[in-house]
Amino acid sequence: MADSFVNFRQLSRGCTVILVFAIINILGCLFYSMGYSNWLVLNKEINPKPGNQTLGILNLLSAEDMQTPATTTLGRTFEKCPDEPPHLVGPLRVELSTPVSLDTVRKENPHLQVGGHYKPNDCIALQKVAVIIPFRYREEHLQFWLHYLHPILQRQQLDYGVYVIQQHGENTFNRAKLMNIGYNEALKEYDYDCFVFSDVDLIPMDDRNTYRCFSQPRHLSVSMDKFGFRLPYNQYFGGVSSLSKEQFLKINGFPNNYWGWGGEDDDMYNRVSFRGMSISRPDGQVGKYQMIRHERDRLNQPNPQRFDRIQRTRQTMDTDGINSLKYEVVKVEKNALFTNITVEVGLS
Ligand SMILES: *[C@@H]1O[C@H](CO)[C@@H](O)[C@H](O)[C@H]1NC(C)=O
Ligand SMILES: [Mn+2]
Repeated sequence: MADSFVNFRQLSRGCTVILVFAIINILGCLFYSMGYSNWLVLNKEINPKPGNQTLGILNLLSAEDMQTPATTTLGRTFEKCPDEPPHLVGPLRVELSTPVSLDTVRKENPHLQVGGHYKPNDCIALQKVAVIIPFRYREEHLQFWLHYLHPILQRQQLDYGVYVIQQHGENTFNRAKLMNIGYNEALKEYDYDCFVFSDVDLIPMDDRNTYRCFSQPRHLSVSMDKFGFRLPYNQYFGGVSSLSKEQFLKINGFPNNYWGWGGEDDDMYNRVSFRGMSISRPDGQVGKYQMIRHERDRLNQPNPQRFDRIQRTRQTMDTDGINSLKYEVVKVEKNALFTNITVEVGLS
Protein backbone atom coordinates (compact mmCIF):
# COMPACT_ATOMS: atom_id res chain seq x y z
CA MET A 1 0.00 0.00 0.00
CA ALA A 2 2.67 2.52 1.14
CA ASP A 3 4.99 1.32 -1.61
CA SER A 4 2.49 1.92 -4.34
CA PHE A 5 1.71 5.40 -2.89
CA VAL A 6 5.39 6.38 -3.12
CA ASN A 7 5.54 5.02 -6.67
CA PHE A 8 2.52 7.09 -7.62
CA ARG A 9 4.07 10.29 -6.21
CA GLN A 10 7.32 9.63 -8.08
CA LEU A 11 5.33 9.07 -11.25
CA SER A 12 3.41 12.31 -10.72
CA ARG A 13 6.65 14.24 -10.10
CA GLY A 14 8.05 12.87 -13.34
CA CYS A 15 4.96 14.03 -15.23
CA THR A 16 5.23 17.53 -13.74
CA VAL A 17 8.87 17.80 -14.83
CA ILE A 18 7.93 16.78 -18.39
CA LEU A 19 5.01 19.23 -18.41
CA VAL A 20 7.22 22.11 -17.24
CA PHE A 21 9.74 21.29 -19.99
CA ALA A 22 6.98 21.24 -22.57
CA ILE A 23 5.68 24.66 -21.46
CA ILE A 24 9.18 26.16 -21.56
CA ASN A 25 9.56 24.73 -25.04
CA ILE A 26 6.27 26.22 -26.28
CA LEU A 27 7.07 29.63 -24.77
CA GLY A 28 10.47 29.54 -26.44
CA CYS A 29 8.92 28.83 -29.82
CA LEU A 30 6.38 31.63 -29.40
CA PHE A 31 9.04 34.10 -28.37
CA TYR A 32 11.12 33.30 -31.44
CA SER A 33 8.21 33.40 -33.84
CA MET A 34 7.20 36.81 -32.45
CA GLY A 35 10.38 38.29 -33.77
CA TYR A 36 12.87 38.06 -30.94
CA SER A 37 15.18 36.18 -33.30
CA ASN A 38 14.99 39.16 -35.70
CA TRP A 39 15.94 41.51 -32.91
CA LEU A 40 18.96 39.40 -32.16
CA VAL A 41 20.03 39.32 -35.81
CA LEU A 42 19.53 43.07 -36.14
CA ASN A 43 21.40 43.64 -32.95
CA LYS A 44 24.34 41.68 -34.30
CA GLU A 45 24.51 44.04 -37.28
CA ILE A 46 24.29 47.13 -35.15
CA ASN A 47 26.58 45.91 -32.41
CA PRO A 48 28.77 43.04 -33.55
CA LYS A 49 30.81 42.92 -30.34
CA PRO A 50 30.49 39.44 -28.76
CA GLY A 51 29.29 39.16 -25.19
CA ASN A 52 26.82 42.01 -25.52
CA GLN A 53 23.83 39.86 -26.43
CA THR A 54 21.94 40.51 -23.22
CA LEU A 55 21.73 44.21 -24.04
CA GLY A 56 20.23 43.43 -27.46
CA ILE A 57 16.78 44.97 -27.10
CA LEU A 58 17.99 48.12 -25.40
CA ASN A 59 20.66 48.72 -28.04
CA LEU A 60 18.13 48.29 -30.82
CA LEU A 61 15.73 50.82 -29.33
CA SER A 62 18.38 53.47 -29.07
CA ALA A 63 19.43 52.82 -32.68
CA GLU A 64 15.84 53.32 -33.84
CA ASP A 65 15.57 56.54 -31.90
CA MET A 66 18.56 57.86 -33.74
CA GLN A 67 16.95 57.19 -37.13
CA THR A 68 13.84 59.25 -36.39
CA PRO A 69 14.91 62.12 -34.22
CA ALA A 70 12.36 64.33 -32.54
CA THR A 71 9.50 63.62 -34.96
CA THR A 72 8.22 60.83 -32.73
CA THR A 73 8.43 62.76 -29.51
CA LEU A 74 5.38 64.31 -27.94
CA GLY A 75 4.03 67.62 -29.16
CA ARG A 76 4.85 69.51 -32.33
CA THR A 77 8.27 69.67 -33.80
CA PHE A 78 9.27 71.84 -36.69
CA GLU A 79 11.90 69.95 -38.53
CA LYS A 80 12.07 69.48 -42.28
CA CYS A 81 10.06 66.58 -43.66
CA PRO A 82 12.23 63.59 -44.69
CA ASP A 83 13.40 63.25 -48.31
CA GLU A 84 11.44 60.02 -48.59
CA PRO A 85 7.93 60.47 -47.17
CA PRO A 86 7.35 57.58 -44.75
CA HIS A 87 3.70 56.81 -45.54
CA LEU A 88 3.92 56.14 -49.27
CA VAL A 89 2.45 52.80 -50.38
CA GLY A 90 3.80 52.48 -53.96
CA PRO A 91 1.53 51.02 -56.68
CA LEU A 92 -2.13 52.04 -56.36
CA ARG A 93 -5.38 50.57 -57.61
CA VAL A 94 -7.30 53.09 -59.70
CA GLU A 95 -10.98 52.39 -60.27
CA LEU A 96 -12.79 54.75 -62.61
CA SER A 97 -16.17 53.15 -63.19
CA THR A 98 -18.04 54.35 -60.08
CA PRO A 99 -18.27 58.15 -59.77
CA VAL A 100 -17.32 59.70 -56.42
CA SER A 101 -19.30 62.66 -55.08
CA LEU A 102 -17.54 65.81 -53.87
CA ASP A 103 -19.24 65.29 -50.54
CA THR A 104 -17.52 61.93 -50.17
CA VAL A 105 -14.17 63.43 -51.18
CA ARG A 106 -14.61 66.15 -48.54
CA LYS A 107 -15.23 63.55 -45.84
CA GLU A 108 -12.23 61.54 -46.99
CA ASN A 109 -9.96 64.58 -46.54
CA PRO A 110 -10.77 66.28 -43.22
CA HIS A 111 -7.38 67.99 -42.94
CA LEU A 112 -7.71 70.26 -45.97
CA GLN A 113 -7.97 74.01 -45.55
CA VAL A 114 -10.38 76.08 -47.61
CA GLY A 115 -9.36 76.40 -51.25
CA GLY A 116 -7.88 72.89 -51.32
CA HIS A 117 -4.76 73.71 -49.31
CA TYR A 118 -2.76 71.44 -47.08
CA LYS A 119 0.49 71.37 -45.20
CA PRO A 120 1.88 68.64 -42.98
CA ASN A 121 1.42 69.36 -39.27
CA ASP A 122 4.40 67.41 -37.97
CA CYS A 123 7.20 68.64 -40.22
CA ILE A 124 8.06 71.45 -42.60
CA ALA A 125 7.35 70.52 -46.22
CA LEU A 126 10.36 70.55 -48.53
CA GLN A 127 8.50 72.50 -51.22
CA LYS A 128 5.48 74.78 -51.61
CA VAL A 129 3.61 73.40 -54.59
CA ALA A 130 0.76 74.90 -56.63
CA VAL A 131 -1.07 72.26 -58.66
CA ILE A 132 -2.62 73.89 -61.74
CA ILE A 133 -5.47 72.21 -63.65
CA PRO A 134 -6.82 73.77 -66.86
CA PHE A 135 -10.52 73.10 -67.00
CA ARG A 136 -13.83 73.25 -68.82
CA TYR A 137 -16.84 70.90 -68.82
CA ARG A 138 -15.12 68.00 -67.03
CA GLU A 139 -16.82 67.90 -63.61
CA GLU A 140 -16.80 64.11 -63.43
CA HIS A 141 -13.08 63.92 -64.20
CA LEU A 142 -12.34 66.54 -61.58
CA GLN A 143 -14.19 64.49 -58.97
CA PHE A 144 -12.02 61.44 -59.67
CA TRP A 145 -8.92 63.61 -59.73
CA LEU A 146 -9.67 65.13 -56.32
CA HIS A 147 -10.63 61.75 -54.86
CA TYR A 148 -7.31 60.17 -55.87
CA LEU A 149 -4.89 63.08 -55.70
CA HIS A 150 -5.66 64.71 -52.35
CA PRO A 151 -4.70 61.65 -50.30
CA ILE A 152 -1.59 61.08 -52.43
CA LEU A 153 -0.39 64.68 -52.12
CA GLN A 154 -0.88 64.52 -48.35
CA ARG A 155 1.11 61.28 -48.10
CA GLN A 156 3.83 63.04 -50.10
CA GLN A 157 4.01 65.61 -47.27
CA LEU A 158 3.71 68.62 -49.55
CA ASP A 159 2.65 72.14 -48.67
CA TYR A 160 0.24 72.44 -51.59
CA GLY A 161 -2.80 74.15 -53.08
CA VAL A 162 -5.05 72.99 -55.94
CA TYR A 163 -6.06 75.58 -58.58
CA VAL A 164 -8.71 74.75 -61.15
CA ILE A 165 -8.49 77.34 -63.93
CA GLN A 166 -11.75 77.34 -65.77
CA GLN A 167 -11.98 78.91 -69.23
CA HIS A 168 -15.07 81.09 -69.40
CA GLY A 169 -17.36 81.14 -72.43
CA GLU A 170 -17.53 79.01 -75.54
CA ASN A 171 -14.40 79.93 -77.47
CA THR A 172 -11.75 77.44 -78.52
CA PHE A 173 -9.91 75.99 -75.52
CA ASN A 174 -6.42 77.26 -74.69
CA ARG A 175 -4.74 74.83 -72.31
CA ALA A 176 -1.32 76.50 -72.22
CA LYS A 177 -2.66 79.98 -71.53
CA LEU A 178 -4.72 78.59 -68.64
CA MET A 179 -1.47 77.16 -67.22
CA ASN A 180 0.17 80.59 -67.34
CA ILE A 181 -2.88 82.12 -65.64
CA GLY A 182 -2.75 79.45 -62.93
CA TYR A 183 0.91 80.25 -62.27
CA ASN A 184 0.15 83.96 -62.02
CA GLU A 185 -2.94 83.66 -59.82
CA ALA A 186 -1.40 81.10 -57.45
CA LEU A 187 1.59 83.37 -56.83
CA LYS A 188 -0.73 86.20 -55.84
CA GLU A 189 -1.91 84.01 -52.97
CA TYR A 190 1.14 82.32 -51.60
CA ASP A 191 4.88 82.13 -52.02
CA TYR A 192 4.93 78.93 -54.11
CA ASP A 193 8.30 77.68 -55.29
CA CYS A 194 7.07 74.81 -57.48
CA PHE A 195 4.28 74.42 -60.05
CA VAL A 196 2.75 71.15 -61.16
CA PHE A 197 0.72 71.43 -64.37
CA SER A 198 -1.77 68.61 -64.77
CA ASP A 199 -4.54 67.58 -67.11
CA VAL A 200 -7.73 66.85 -65.19
CA ASP A 201 -8.07 63.32 -66.57
CA LEU A 202 -4.72 61.86 -65.48
CA ILE A 203 -4.54 59.73 -62.33
CA PRO A 204 -1.14 58.50 -61.11
CA MET A 205 -0.95 54.78 -60.35
CA ASP A 206 1.98 55.01 -57.91
CA ASP A 207 2.31 57.49 -55.05
CA ARG A 208 6.12 57.48 -55.27
CA ASN A 209 5.67 59.79 -58.27
CA THR A 210 6.16 62.92 -56.21
CA TYR A 211 4.32 66.10 -57.27
CA ARG A 212 7.27 68.37 -56.61
CA CYS A 213 10.09 70.02 -58.52
CA PHE A 214 13.53 68.68 -59.38
CA SER A 215 16.85 70.12 -60.51
CA GLN A 216 15.54 69.94 -64.11
CA PRO A 217 11.98 70.42 -65.42
CA ARG A 218 10.10 67.22 -64.70
CA HIS A 219 7.81 65.15 -66.87
CA LEU A 220 5.69 63.00 -64.55
CA SER A 221 3.21 61.21 -66.83
CA VAL A 222 5.76 59.02 -68.60
CA SER A 223 3.80 55.80 -68.92
CA MET A 224 0.12 56.30 -69.64
CA ASP A 225 -2.28 53.44 -70.34
CA LYS A 226 -3.44 55.35 -73.44
CA PHE A 227 0.04 54.92 -74.97
CA GLY A 228 0.51 51.30 -73.81
CA PHE A 229 2.44 52.42 -70.68
CA ARG A 230 5.35 53.92 -72.60
CA LEU A 231 6.46 57.30 -73.93
CA PRO A 232 4.80 57.93 -77.31
CA TYR A 233 8.05 59.69 -78.40
CA ASN A 234 11.19 60.82 -76.60
CA GLN A 235 10.39 64.54 -76.65
CA TYR A 236 6.88 64.02 -75.24
CA PHE A 237 6.23 66.54 -72.42
CA GLY A 238 2.42 66.41 -72.20
CA GLY A 239 0.02 65.36 -69.46
CA VAL A 240 1.61 66.20 -66.11
CA SER A 241 4.80 68.26 -65.67
CA SER A 242 6.49 70.28 -62.94
CA LEU A 243 8.71 73.33 -63.06
CA SER A 244 10.21 75.40 -60.28
CA LYS A 245 9.50 79.11 -60.37
CA GLU A 246 13.02 79.68 -61.60
CA GLN A 247 12.76 77.07 -64.38
CA PHE A 248 9.38 78.46 -65.42
CA LEU A 249 10.70 82.02 -65.72
CA LYS A 250 13.80 80.85 -67.56
CA ILE A 251 11.60 79.56 -70.42
CA ASN A 252 9.11 82.47 -70.23
CA GLY A 253 6.34 80.08 -69.16
CA PHE A 254 3.90 78.49 -71.59
CA PRO A 255 3.05 79.89 -75.04
CA ASN A 256 -0.27 81.81 -75.14
CA ASN A 257 -1.02 81.29 -78.81
CA TYR A 258 -1.92 77.64 -79.09
CA TRP A 259 -5.71 77.45 -79.56
CA GLY A 260 -7.32 74.03 -79.69
CA TRP A 261 -5.75 70.64 -79.13
CA GLY A 262 -2.06 69.84 -79.50
CA GLY A 263 1.40 71.31 -79.97
CA GLU A 264 1.73 73.43 -76.83
CA ASP A 265 3.46 70.59 -74.97
CA ASP A 266 6.01 70.21 -77.78
CA ASP A 267 6.58 73.97 -77.68
CA MET A 268 7.31 73.57 -73.95
CA TYR A 269 9.79 70.81 -74.70
CA ASN A 270 11.53 73.13 -77.19
CA ARG A 271 11.63 75.96 -74.67
CA VAL A 272 13.24 73.73 -72.07
CA SER A 273 15.92 72.45 -74.44
CA PHE A 274 16.63 75.88 -76.01
CA ARG A 275 17.38 77.16 -72.50
CA GLY A 276 19.92 74.39 -72.00
CA MET A 277 17.88 72.32 -69.59
CA SER A 278 16.94 68.66 -69.84
CA ILE A 279 13.82 66.73 -68.84
CA SER A 280 13.87 64.70 -65.65
CA ARG A 281 11.55 61.67 -65.44
CA PRO A 282 10.58 58.93 -63.00
CA ASP A 283 11.04 55.33 -64.11
CA GLY A 284 8.33 53.52 -66.05
CA GLN A 285 6.77 51.83 -63.02
CA VAL A 286 6.62 54.92 -60.78
CA GLY A 287 5.46 57.03 -63.75
CA LYS A 288 2.38 54.94 -64.58
CA TYR A 289 -0.89 56.81 -65.23
CA GLN A 290 -4.46 56.01 -66.00
CA MET A 291 -6.32 58.42 -68.26
CA ILE A 292 -10.06 58.78 -67.76
CA ARG A 293 -11.58 57.81 -71.11
CA HIS A 294 -13.43 60.55 -72.95
CA GLU A 295 -14.54 61.78 -76.36
CA ARG A 296 -12.74 64.68 -77.98
CA ASP A 297 -14.09 67.96 -76.59
CA ARG A 298 -16.40 69.83 -78.93
CA LEU A 299 -14.51 73.13 -78.49
CA ASN A 300 -11.01 71.69 -78.43
CA GLN A 301 -10.45 70.43 -81.97
CA PRO A 302 -6.90 69.69 -83.17
CA ASN A 303 -5.10 72.93 -83.91
CA PRO A 304 -4.05 72.95 -87.61
CA GLN A 305 -1.38 75.61 -86.93
CA ARG A 306 0.42 73.52 -84.37
CA PHE A 307 3.03 72.04 -86.76
CA ASP A 308 4.10 75.50 -87.99
CA ARG A 309 4.18 76.95 -84.51
CA ILE A 310 6.45 74.32 -82.99
CA GLN A 311 8.95 75.01 -85.79
CA ARG A 312 9.18 78.61 -84.60
CA THR A 313 9.58 78.28 -80.84
CA ARG A 314 13.07 79.75 -80.90
CA GLN A 315 11.79 82.98 -82.52
CA THR A 316 8.56 83.28 -80.50
CA MET A 317 9.47 82.16 -76.98
CA ASP A 318 10.97 85.43 -75.78
CA THR A 319 7.92 87.51 -76.67
CA ASP A 320 5.08 84.97 -76.22
CA GLY A 321 4.80 83.67 -72.68
CA ILE A 322 4.33 84.71 -69.08
CA ASN A 323 5.75 88.15 -69.96
CA SER A 324 2.96 88.80 -72.50
CA LEU A 325 0.05 87.21 -70.64
CA LYS A 326 -3.31 89.06 -70.80
CA TYR A 327 -6.59 87.84 -69.34
CA GLU A 328 -9.45 88.77 -67.06
CA VAL A 329 -10.49 87.04 -63.89
CA VAL A 330 -14.27 86.49 -63.97
CA LYS A 331 -14.61 84.90 -60.55
CA VAL A 332 -12.60 83.31 -57.76
CA GLU A 333 -14.42 80.75 -55.63
CA LYS A 334 -12.84 78.83 -52.81
CA ASN A 335 -14.41 75.57 -51.75
CA ALA A 336 -13.17 72.83 -49.47
CA LEU A 337 -11.33 70.90 -52.18
CA PHE A 338 -9.90 73.46 -54.63
CA THR A 339 -9.68 77.11 -55.65
CA ASN A 340 -11.90 77.67 -58.68
CA ILE A 341 -10.74 80.55 -60.84
CA THR A 342 -12.90 81.37 -63.86
CA VAL A 343 -11.09 83.41 -66.49
CA GLU A 344 -11.71 85.12 -69.78
CA VAL A 345 -8.79 84.24 -72.07
CA GLY A 346 -9.96 86.10 -75.17
CA LEU A 347 -10.30 84.92 -78.76
CA SER A 348 -7.95 83.02 -80.97
C1 LIG B 1 -16.29 77.42 -60.82
O1 LIG B 1 -16.96 78.63 -60.64
C2 LIG B 1 -17.85 78.95 -61.69
C3 LIG B 1 -18.37 80.37 -61.43
O2 LIG B 1 -19.05 80.45 -60.23
C4 LIG B 1 -18.94 77.91 -61.77
O3 LIG B 1 -19.81 78.21 -62.83
C5 LIG B 1 -18.30 76.55 -62.02
O4 LIG B 1 -19.27 75.54 -62.00
C6 LIG B 1 -17.25 76.26 -60.99
N1 LIG B 1 -16.49 75.12 -61.43
C7 LIG B 1 -16.35 74.02 -60.70
C8 LIG B 1 -15.56 72.93 -61.30
O5 LIG B 1 -16.82 73.91 -59.59
MN1 LIG C 1 -7.29 63.44 -72.18
